[in-house]
Amino acid sequence: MGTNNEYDAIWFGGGAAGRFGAAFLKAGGLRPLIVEKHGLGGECHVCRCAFENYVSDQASMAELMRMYSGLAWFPEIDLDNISMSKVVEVYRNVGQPAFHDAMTHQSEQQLKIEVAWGEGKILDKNTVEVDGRIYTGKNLVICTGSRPIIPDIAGTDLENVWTYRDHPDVRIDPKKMVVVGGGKIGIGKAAMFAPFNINVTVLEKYKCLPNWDQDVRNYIYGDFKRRKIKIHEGVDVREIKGNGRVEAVVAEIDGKLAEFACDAVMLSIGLTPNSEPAIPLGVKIGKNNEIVIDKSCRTNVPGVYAVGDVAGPPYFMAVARKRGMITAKNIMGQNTRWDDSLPLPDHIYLPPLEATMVGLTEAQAREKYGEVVVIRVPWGPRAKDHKPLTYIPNLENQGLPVCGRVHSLNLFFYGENRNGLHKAIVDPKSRRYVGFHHVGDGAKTAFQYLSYLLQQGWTIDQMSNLHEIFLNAEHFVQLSRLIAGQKELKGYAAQVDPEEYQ
Ligand code: COM
Repeated sequence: MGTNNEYDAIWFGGGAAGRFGAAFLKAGGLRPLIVEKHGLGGECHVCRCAFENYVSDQASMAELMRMYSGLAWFPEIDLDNISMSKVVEVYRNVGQPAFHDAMTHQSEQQLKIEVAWGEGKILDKNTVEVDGRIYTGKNLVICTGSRPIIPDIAGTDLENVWTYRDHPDVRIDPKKMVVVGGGKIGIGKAAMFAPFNINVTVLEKYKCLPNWDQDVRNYIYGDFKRRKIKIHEGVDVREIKGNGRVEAVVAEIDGKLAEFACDAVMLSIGLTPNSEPAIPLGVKIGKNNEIVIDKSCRTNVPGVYAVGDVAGPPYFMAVARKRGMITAKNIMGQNTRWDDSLPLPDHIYLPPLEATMVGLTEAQAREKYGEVVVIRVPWGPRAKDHKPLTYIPNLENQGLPVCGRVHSLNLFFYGENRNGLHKAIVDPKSRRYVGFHHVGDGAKTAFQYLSYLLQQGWTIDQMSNLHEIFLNAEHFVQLSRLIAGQKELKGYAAQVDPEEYQ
């Protein structure tokens, strides 16, 4: 470790991009410095990935308790007094400090990465000031993250109008909540709040989750309908009304103004990069307010890189961490570029389940390959003369048990058609997979590797040669093997016509 204030690279921001980029550089024998005001790990442990994983787990518990209450051997469970504000209070007291300590410990103590704590100011591309102390670096990496976009309408400053940043600080239990924006954050927030006895309505300007496969979207629409979470698409939100605190959202639907009474609003219409601190350096700024970078994460200013959300969409932690690594490699002279051929998996919180995807949607696959083979369960609603006969009164269930973890069979038996969805799409000519889609639990792990297998041109014949461990979270091995014996791939030989279903 050096003894002066001269570094190989200054990482201006200690979120996912800065923390992982600095670690990679340090591991390579160079000397990084992270400049950070709040805590390492960025917004993750405060209000994003760690926080949302925690809240989603609590929402799953609440939803499952509601589902099982009084069925089969389960006792009646009183859920009248469950509370989102209590959930986040626990996180504030336990989760935030625990994650904060873990990340600081890992970076500072274990990895011995130097951190300049305090408010940083970029003086020039080699010089940063932190609370009066001067640090110099051969390279500067901007990783200042992003912030939620606030729509330019009246009422966004009313009390109980939130963005994801306010979620950990929620101190009331709303009765009626409007989520503005039906992207993956908005849909996830709706699914997280609803189990806590909150009546949720999603207002989306265009259509929800446009980049997701239609079967997954249909599953979500159906699931939300069952749970009485309302979705309105094609809705232009005009105003948020209230007297000090929010009372209603005013929106235009089909040319008419409608009012949605509510006591809380979650704004989730997108993110904008925090590129402002780097503007004096002369870096090029793009149309999304992002710092424009090339595939090597270089800006137009030599020696200045930008990584993480500040470099624009896609706003994924994996992209941030990986671009941090790519930057470190380039600083070390290992000419490295972002690899477009490796498809990015994506994920939505959908407690008690989650949705995951990688590769092409069915519509994209048909456009690119013409005919495709779709491996999918459940195929549709229950079969005509399905067995077992109804054991639990009023359950309209069954497809196959498709989710993972401990609830797989519970959801199969009691899940009110909430036992998920598997879908793999194959190009029949090359026999290669082109996309995977899933609603279930625990499949995220597999999707990390499926991304690589897609890139490698993984075929149905290779998949059917794997060793599955039953039950697993996504069942792609055995489902593929059912048809892999076909010389000319056509899909399920005895695919039942949907008309056959009741
Ligand atoms: C996101 C924070 S989990 S970090 O990538 O671990 O720093």
